[in-house]
Amino acid sequence: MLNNFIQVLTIAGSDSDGSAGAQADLKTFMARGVYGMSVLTAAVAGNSYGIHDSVNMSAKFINSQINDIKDDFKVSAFKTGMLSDSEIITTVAKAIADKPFGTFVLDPVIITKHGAMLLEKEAYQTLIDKLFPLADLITPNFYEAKKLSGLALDNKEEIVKAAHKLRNLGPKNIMIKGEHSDDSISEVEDYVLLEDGQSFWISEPFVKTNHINGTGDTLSSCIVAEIAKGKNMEDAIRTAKTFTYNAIKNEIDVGHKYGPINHFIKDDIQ
Ligand code: PXL
Repeated sequence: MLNNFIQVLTIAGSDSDGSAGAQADLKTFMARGVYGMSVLTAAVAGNSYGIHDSVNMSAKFINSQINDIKDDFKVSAFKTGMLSDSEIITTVAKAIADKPFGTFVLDPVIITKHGAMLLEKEAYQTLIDKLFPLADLITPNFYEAKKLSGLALDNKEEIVKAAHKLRNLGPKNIMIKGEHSDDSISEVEDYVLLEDGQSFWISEPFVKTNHINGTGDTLSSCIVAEIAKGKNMEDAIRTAKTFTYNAIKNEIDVGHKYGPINHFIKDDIQ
């Protein structure tokens, strides 16, 4: 008898050092017990010091990859990560307009933790216009939420306001990840606004470490995995926050500067 595996997909960029992008997504899918597939939008040359080069896949090739997945697999949930520019966003939006892959988690990747731009400025509006209306959840970090909402996010009220503003642009659920540029904070607090109007803050202790590459990718791909396994949005988000926190807390010694988080952690989060 063949084991029946739940199938999930990431549409994202490749990161050569394995810390972020499609590689972090696939490691997370594996860690959470689902079968992961990857449609590559771009590839970056990077290591723990930073990103030093990148190349985009052609629209034609991105389409070919998506069609091959559509033709053969039953994908229960998927995410998007690095989309580079308006042409790639438009290509992906067209290819998923008929909702072939189940629940859609959009991680609006704009910039890496260390300042490399992964989405052209001119493409922010395309992301909003073409993909926000299709998204079940968006997971902007603090910086991305600022850029996409146009608000300064100086205080908690502003974060709540930004979440409502972003939800009015189409995504059903919003998770704005907390700021952690100030080393003196004790907690990282994220804000979640759900489709039914309920909302909550979710926090974990701040861990002072250089090993946080791929954190956002891991969080969103864990949400994808948990939804594919049958959790509702709130439970999937809570599980993903705990999983990602554990992966940050249990550091591994890889790379000389800003290293990856730990996808090997064995935990009993159900
Ligand atoms: O973590 C954001 C991210 C997403 N996608 C790719 C990346 C990174 C960060 O380095 O390289 C391909």
